[in-house]
Amino acid sequence: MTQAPAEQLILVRRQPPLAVVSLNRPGVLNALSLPLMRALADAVGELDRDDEVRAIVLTGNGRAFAAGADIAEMSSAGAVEMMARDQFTQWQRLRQTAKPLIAAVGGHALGGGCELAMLCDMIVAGEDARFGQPEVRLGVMPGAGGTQLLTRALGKWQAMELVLTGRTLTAREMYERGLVTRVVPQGLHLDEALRLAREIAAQPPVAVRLAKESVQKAFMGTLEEGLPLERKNFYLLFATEDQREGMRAFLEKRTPVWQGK
Ligand code: CO8
Repeated sequence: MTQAPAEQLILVRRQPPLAVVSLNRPGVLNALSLPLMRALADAVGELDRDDEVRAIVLTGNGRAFAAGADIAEMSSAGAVEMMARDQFTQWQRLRQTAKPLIAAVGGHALGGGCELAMLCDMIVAGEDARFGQPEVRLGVMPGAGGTQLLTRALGKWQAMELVLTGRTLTAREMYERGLVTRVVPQGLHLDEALRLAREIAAQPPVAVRLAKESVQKAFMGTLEEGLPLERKNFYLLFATEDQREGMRAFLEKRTPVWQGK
């Protein structure tokens, strides 16, 4: 299969305080090849370290967000080779993103594509979006968190149906089940994700960062772990100038000016 050079597998549009990262293999519905995932983790990592960027939108070029891992790349690989490829390191790097990551989904978000959307903090989807884990139809199963994240989002009984049948659900069905943050008319997913990103980017960055970490903990860990972390982060925010500015501005009935410290 022909591959674009690494720098074109994803496109980055940096527009502080926002950045848009686009998966750019539209000819294969943005199949998540190893080079693409490496380029994606590099780009998101760089934006995460960029002080002027406050929120990152992840989207797909063409008629899919992503139709999953690259089947051509995996079809003849054995178990040992799959392990040696160590592809999940890139996913782990993405999971460590401290800034808000918003998926803007139009079209297919299947298999690894659904997992990539679920790795994000919010999912904005067009009416045409479809989500699912069709791996079982290929003789495999989700590998980048699908069985865990879908089950936490939908509950065991609905997740089980999707994972065991490979059926897909529409954006609206996923919205009703709590997986999708917002549904918008077809074609408007990126605009709406940018609107949401802008709203978040206008908030004080340290508070956003610690709040994201705390919500993540609620999702990934237990209540016993989550409550102390939330409390610690809450106290920590009282060490920031933005806390003083935010509360003073409220009392003085004016708009706060955030310093990010
Ligand atoms: N990998 C490689 N190529 C793909 C993939 C894919 N996942 N999906 C689509 N393509 C290619 C097609 O082969 C086709 O190429 P060509 O034009 O050269 O024939 C092109 O994209 C367009 O696709 P279709 O002609 O099939 O388009 P349709 O509109 O008819 O169908 C579908 C769209 C329904 C999305 C269909 O393409 C499809 O079923 N795709 C596969 C979906 C799937 O099974 N995804 C799961 C893959 S396995 C997986 O994700 C495991 C995750 C494990 C962890 C993640 C590690 C990265």
